[in-house]
Amino acid sequence: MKITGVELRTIRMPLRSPFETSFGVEQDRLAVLIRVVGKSSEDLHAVEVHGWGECVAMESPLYSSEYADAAADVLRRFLIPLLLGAGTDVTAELVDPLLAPIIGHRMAKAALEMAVLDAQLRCSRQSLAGYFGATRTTVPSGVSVGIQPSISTLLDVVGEYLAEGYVRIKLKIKPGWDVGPVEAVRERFGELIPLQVDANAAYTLADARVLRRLDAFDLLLIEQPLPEDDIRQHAELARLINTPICLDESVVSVRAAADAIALRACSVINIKAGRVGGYLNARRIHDLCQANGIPVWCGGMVETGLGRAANAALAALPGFTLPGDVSASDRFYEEDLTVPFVLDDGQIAVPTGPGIGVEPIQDLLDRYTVNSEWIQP
Ligand code: SMG
Ligand code: MG
Repeated sequence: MKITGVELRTIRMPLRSPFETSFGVEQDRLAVLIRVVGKSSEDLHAVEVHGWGECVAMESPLYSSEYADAAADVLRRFLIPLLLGAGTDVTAELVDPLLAPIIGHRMAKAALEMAVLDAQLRCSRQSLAGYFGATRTTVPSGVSVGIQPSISTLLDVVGEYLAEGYVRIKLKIKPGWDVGPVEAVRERFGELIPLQVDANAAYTLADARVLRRLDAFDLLLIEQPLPEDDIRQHAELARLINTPICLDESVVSVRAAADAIALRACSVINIKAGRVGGYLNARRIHDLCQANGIPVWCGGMVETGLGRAANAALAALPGFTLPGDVSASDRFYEEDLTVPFVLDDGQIAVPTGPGIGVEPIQDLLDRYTVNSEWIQP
């Protein structure tokens, strides 16, 4: 494929309710979207193809060092020009090596690779799930529950999600909002609901005693208790608590995943394509974990229907043995950019159409766009 142009858009979508984590409160989702346009060959009459990518970087660098405006900048000035200069033989498999001279910026790279992969698969009329070698047609859906103003609100919110059919609950925690909420949810909803917590790096090893109190609640896992670059300390913590440790922020690459496994810093991994530089690296981490007996699940970054579609395809691989954060569109959005993903008996359907299998609805895309530019050679 030859890439002939790239559209870079920034959108801002309102969230149905504020989403609070240990690092802050999101009121809306600012995201960078990419549409690559290309031709399947050098033939001037070859049909034009396009593909969509969604960048998961958030508005501010609070979850990770990347943030939306920086992603747009590095895409515009460095990554897209590399892609446009690459000639006629661009494939999704070559995007990561092509962009390798640029250090870091994995979320920006992942979005560009996703767009090329979508275009390539639309061209060959293959679904993303089929390309990955997915084995499921639906994926079990878990939900991530933000920090709430009170325990009683938390119990109401969790009760609503369980009534909707979510098969696993993840509670966001932070120092001062940890043992109490978990205990209350266990008391109200029983020992049987699959329950886990996510600290988004808010603790230190000195908090081991508090974290150990969570052992009493039979959690599936605790996600990223310590800072991103504290792999060794996660290994220390794993020796001090019984709840399995799952890494999110720390796993920024296939190599980081291999290190974390070898050092026994975690026994579960949350895979997010954006965080690891793309869906192909995500697939490699899945394979690595499968070979090492490490269960994985698909994380979420408050994606629109575009990223949600790709996540559902990834989560349909056989190593994803735990329910992920691939929730229905209405978990976050009154109106998604695409035909909404809905919960059906606790499951999300994996798209079957070519590429990611969904398209943005043009009216909605235009309504939410705050900036758009067209970049060509
Ligand atoms: O998309 O369901 C989703 C969000 C899931 O909790 C979620 N994501 O650390 O796993 C995580 C967070 C990162 C984004 S928080 C704004
Ligand atoms: Mg997390």
